[in-house]
Amino acid sequence: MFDKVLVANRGEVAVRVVRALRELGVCSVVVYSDIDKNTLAVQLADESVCIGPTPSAQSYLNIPAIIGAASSRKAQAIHPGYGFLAENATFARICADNGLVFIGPSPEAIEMMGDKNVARETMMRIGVPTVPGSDGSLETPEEAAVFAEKVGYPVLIKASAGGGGKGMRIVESPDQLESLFNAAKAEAQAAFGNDEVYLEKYLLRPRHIEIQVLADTHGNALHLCERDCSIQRRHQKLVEEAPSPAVSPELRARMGETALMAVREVGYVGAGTVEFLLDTNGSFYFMEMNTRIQVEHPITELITGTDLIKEQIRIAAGEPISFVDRAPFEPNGHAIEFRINAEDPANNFWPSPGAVTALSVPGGPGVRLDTHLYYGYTVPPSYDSLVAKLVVWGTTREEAIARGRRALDELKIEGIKTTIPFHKKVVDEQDFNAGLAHTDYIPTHEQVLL
Ligand code: MV4
Repeated sequence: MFDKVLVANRGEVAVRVVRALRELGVCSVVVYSDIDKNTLAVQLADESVCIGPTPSAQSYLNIPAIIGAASSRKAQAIHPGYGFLAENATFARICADNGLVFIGPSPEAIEMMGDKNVARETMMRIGVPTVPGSDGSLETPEEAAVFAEKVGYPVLIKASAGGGGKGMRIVESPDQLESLFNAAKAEAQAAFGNDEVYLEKYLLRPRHIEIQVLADTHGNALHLCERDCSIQRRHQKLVEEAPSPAVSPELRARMGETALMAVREVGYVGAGTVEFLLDTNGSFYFMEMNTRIQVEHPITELITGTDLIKEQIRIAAGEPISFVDRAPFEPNGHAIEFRINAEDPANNFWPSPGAVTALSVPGGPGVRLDTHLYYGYTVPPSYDSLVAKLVVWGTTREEAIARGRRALDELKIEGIKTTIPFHKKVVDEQDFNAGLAHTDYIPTHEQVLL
């Protein structure tokens, strides 16, 4: 095991990694920007280093400063958390060049999965189902029209460098194809500096189902069931649950095995997530693979009785997965995560930074709150608005929802607007309670939720 690990992140995930390191008996070094000098992660870590001014381009994305901090403090590895440098292949390579272990997959795996079109083509080649569409990137609207006719309208144009919905266009009919094709290409160029696009049949109201995978350097690869992340607003997840109410044990086994085909094909090592769309007929299709630990990992931890962050660190240190003998996993109970953002749901989820003037946290059975908030902390306007993750567990989905309702009532954050009132509406909403949420859930339930 490592003696010392640097945490190249901030907020709740920096706290989460510091806690895992402490439990492993590993010394932690947290880096921070000027505005973050009083954050909880800095207080909990063994050591801390300022790496630059507040803007993330000069601090949490400042590769020389982070490598310099790791070297001067004699850290052996870097945990990137999620966001920032977590899926940056160049950073992973620079870590290795400086004798530092990047806690994550190889730069090659990051790069391959980072190109959504290459990832899709690779999956098609090994027989993983993908949404019917073009065989590769498209050069002209005429080429796009050929595939659109073949799979049938509506179709979706997607950016190869995309993710997060940027450069995506739904095309309902042939007469819109040329202008939307050009618009998607232009948006992709502006957002990613890469105008490659491809086309898929547009699925109506699918669910977003993702499989958590883990692989080590000893040839072990296993999956830890699925998460249902269908409740999103503008490609930002708000509520996630595990297991999915739409996934049977038989479907879980098939999706899990399919995710592991992807893992084996790319020689993946570490924690990763294979995302699928599940259509209303129960067919699933590969969408993309995330080569990092994800925000919503705690719900998987609760239904599998694992610690994914400690496992990532063990794998990076060359140890085998500590629970290989427990696979294949069957979900134990039900877990739900509510993302608490410093945003005002009554005002278009507008950011609401500021000082926390009162804080009262829920507890009791089956409740976990992952947060970097404390009484008197000021949420800066400079970064992501996620301030807490309320994660609840119950023996059944009904118990988890009741517990979520109870814990949301106990959670009081004053001084900033948060998404708590939104979540209180979700837990009382009929379709959510019936387990019927899909990727259009929020737009189609605005009347009740907003
Ligand atoms: C789709 C789709 C329907 N059909 N692809 C959105 C983000 C990007 N990573 C993929 N996305 C989608 N791809 C086909 N062929 C619907 C979406 C989608 C979506 C997916 C997951 C979660 C929320 C979503 C919200 C709107 C659209």
